[in-house]
Amino acid sequence: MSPRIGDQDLDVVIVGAGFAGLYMLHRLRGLGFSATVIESADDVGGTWYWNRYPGARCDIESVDYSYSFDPELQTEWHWSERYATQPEILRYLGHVADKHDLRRDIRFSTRVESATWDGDARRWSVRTDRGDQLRCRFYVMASGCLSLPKTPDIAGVDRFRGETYYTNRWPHAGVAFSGKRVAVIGTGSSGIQSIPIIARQAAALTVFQRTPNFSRPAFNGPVCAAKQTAFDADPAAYREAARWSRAGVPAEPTMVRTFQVSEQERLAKYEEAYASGDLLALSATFADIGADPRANETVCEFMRGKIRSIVHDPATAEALSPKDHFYGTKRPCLDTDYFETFNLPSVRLVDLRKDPIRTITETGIDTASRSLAFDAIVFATGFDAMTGALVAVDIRGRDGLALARKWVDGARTYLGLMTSGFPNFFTITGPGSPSVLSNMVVSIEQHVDWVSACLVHMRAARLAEVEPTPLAEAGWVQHVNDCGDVTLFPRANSWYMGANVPGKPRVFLPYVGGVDRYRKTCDEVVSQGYLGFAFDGPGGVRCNDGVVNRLQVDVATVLEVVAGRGLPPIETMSVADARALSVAMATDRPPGPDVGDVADGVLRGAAGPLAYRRYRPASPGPHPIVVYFHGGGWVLGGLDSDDPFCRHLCLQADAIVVSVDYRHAPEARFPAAADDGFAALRWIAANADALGGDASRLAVCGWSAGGNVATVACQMARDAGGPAIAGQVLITPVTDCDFTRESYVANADGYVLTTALMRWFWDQYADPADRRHPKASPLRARDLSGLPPALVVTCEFDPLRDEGAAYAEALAASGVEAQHLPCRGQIHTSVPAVDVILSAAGARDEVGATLRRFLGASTPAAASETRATLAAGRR
Ligand code: N01
Repeated sequence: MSPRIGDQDLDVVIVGAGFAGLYMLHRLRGLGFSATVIESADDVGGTWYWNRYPGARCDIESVDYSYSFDPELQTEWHWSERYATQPEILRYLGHVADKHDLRRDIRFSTRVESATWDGDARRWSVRTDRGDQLRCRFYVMASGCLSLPKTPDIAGVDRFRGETYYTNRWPHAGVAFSGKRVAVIGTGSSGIQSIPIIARQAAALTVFQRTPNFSRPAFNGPVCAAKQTAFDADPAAYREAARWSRAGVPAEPTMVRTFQVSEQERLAKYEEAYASGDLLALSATFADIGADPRANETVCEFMRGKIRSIVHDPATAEALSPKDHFYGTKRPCLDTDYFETFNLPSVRLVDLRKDPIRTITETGIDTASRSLAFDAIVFATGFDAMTGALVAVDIRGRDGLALARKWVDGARTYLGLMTSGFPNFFTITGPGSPSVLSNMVVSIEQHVDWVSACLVHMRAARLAEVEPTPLAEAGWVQHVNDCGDVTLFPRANSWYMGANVPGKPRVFLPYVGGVDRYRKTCDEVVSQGYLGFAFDGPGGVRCNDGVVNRLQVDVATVLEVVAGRGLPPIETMSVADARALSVAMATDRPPGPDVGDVADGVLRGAAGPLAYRRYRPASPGPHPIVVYFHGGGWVLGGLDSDDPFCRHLCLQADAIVVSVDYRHAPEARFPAAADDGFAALRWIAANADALGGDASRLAVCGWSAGGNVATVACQMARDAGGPAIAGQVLITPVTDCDFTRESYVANADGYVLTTALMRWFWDQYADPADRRHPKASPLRARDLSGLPPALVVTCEFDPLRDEGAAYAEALAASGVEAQHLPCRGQIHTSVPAVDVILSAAGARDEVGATLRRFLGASTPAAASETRATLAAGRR
């Protein structure tokens, strides 16, 4: 046992001597900071010290699941297996501790009980269970994401008189199960790794399963030759690729979606991923598996098929097949002979969903239907993940605020690194960082490097305190939630959501935006003068307050893809080339949902025939009608450009949608589009019966320039005394020719629709003298009263944002029932991007619901995916 530390004044106190604490200590020492690690175990290892259960091993390949900071270590250490066992990983960490002489600054068998910020002294005061009182400038919790065992919430847990074991606190001497009747409760990674080995030793094994889990064979063996060769060829480059990958393991993300390929090709990909024994491979087969329920279900069914093919007894196979969560939304497992184990005559499965545990007794376990006797019970019941170990210490920040109190409704951090109100307190892989959704070692190294650089910066600038601002923190919490909301994660009752611990707030804890994006964000924060961090000290008071990553994550991804194509700006092209490009950009996008039927036709426009496309719902008619006008700056677009969105509207509004191909500029300049819009409206109203619709329930909808055409048509219809329009839905509409509004300046460039492009569109469409005419700039109409009720959708990063908002305001001021829906983090093209910009699904739902309301339809029969997600989830 280490001697007592006594009273010390240090630069940094670090809690935990696992992967994170060891590297943190090494790094700080190298930078000349005094630091001590406090560790409750009697040796290094962290999670690999405690989790010694049979079969424990990593499930990220060891070549990847290892430090990169020491080039010598990388070449001198050779893993004996692809997935190293717990003893080998523990030896590795021991070797690192020895090599860098770390143990001399680690106090073992010592537990931190409290840490209190002393604002006057600008010091943390840290107290241990051995009476030590340490003072330090910085306090770092490197205590691991899965380190505080969850108390099993099972009646009678203390009654059992036989042997009791916890996978996460396994005896060092090991356990002999031979000849014994053993129960294992829990089928997460720990259960799934240990069950096959315990089954081989025990006389009889009973597995108590509450939730079946997705697991597949690890195909463990020697280190994968291809991986080792790639690593050996250039270890530094290999590690760099890992740092800039999605999950912390070098891999190329795919852009291909599940239903873009044939079923045969899809299954071949799944088989290949299955055979790879790579934990991340199956989720990475297609781009939409983490977000699209239908896509994910194909993986789930593939995996269930595998279980059925392995487990002989169909009822047992059925019970072992997960059906209550999407693949990957609870952490999938890698196993060795897990499902095969259930073919052994000595192994039985108790499905707790059908036969729940009533109580643990002195001699065994009573379920609802029977009493079972055991010699030993193994609890593989998991952890109070991500926040448990942090709030288990009584950490008090400014004004005595307790961390547990601050996080009572869920963890709030900035970047998963710090939390406001707690100066100079860092969490390594804290909630709100990629952590458990990544290769932990890569994420640990990134955090340690970031914290170290921050401390060096403060030393150089003579700054004593650092703390995130409430604004930055709120923005990050929002971003973390936004990222989670476009995935299927919030739907599962997982420990990612805190759902495994009774009473824990249901909050999605990790950051799912990717290791690469996260690293870039952390770097950007620094390059913007530590955006969102407040510093104070002899060197002065500094704060560049603000919010990082204000774009929705899927929008940012699309913008990166577009930027990666290196296309010339549209406004520098000929009209023909611009049209060709806009057609090319639309190829390969998701086709939108199926509708009852789609038919093309011709209607009478203002100056001749115009093509239209009619979408009819599968439900029985007659249906109300939505007259739709596509976007494209009066120059681009057509029936095909907005086809997926029209399908979506048809389904959501349960209405016939008639998409009108009005004349385009420059061939037909102002007021051709406006006149065509009104003529089409009249023709559709007059021919509603023939279209299968109900002329008395007519609404208009348009996006961008189409929003302009739609509302101009409403103004013309009002002035002409008909047709009657029940409502108008204007999505990021052009309403004015004024380029001086704030959004034109702030969003001038970088968000697809640029100010320069808008100028080009206007130049194509209308002479300067005509632009102020209400048929071009409907906001300038002298009278907006008497117009149909309106929904105006605007997007935060759109040059047209402010004119849309101004139009909604002007309508309302004129007595029109006008609703304004501002979309945070979205760009001009987001709302019609069905199945591409998933974060705009809520806005699309609102559009559908509003159209229904305008058209007098009942509440949506089929609640959309998003609504279901949001209802099931946090908000
Ligand atoms: O814990 P878990 P774990 N009655 O929470 C069940 C990492 N890890 O220790 O799902 C009955 O996953 C619970 O059921 P349910 C990895 O990230 C990695 O296995 O809540 N059952 C579940 O089946 C992993 O995800 C490796 O319905 C109860 C199980 O116990 C994380 O650690 C190896 C219950 C707990 O599963 C946690 O894994 C091991 C109750 N009252 C762990 N309470 C590697 O391979 C809980 N359960 C690297």
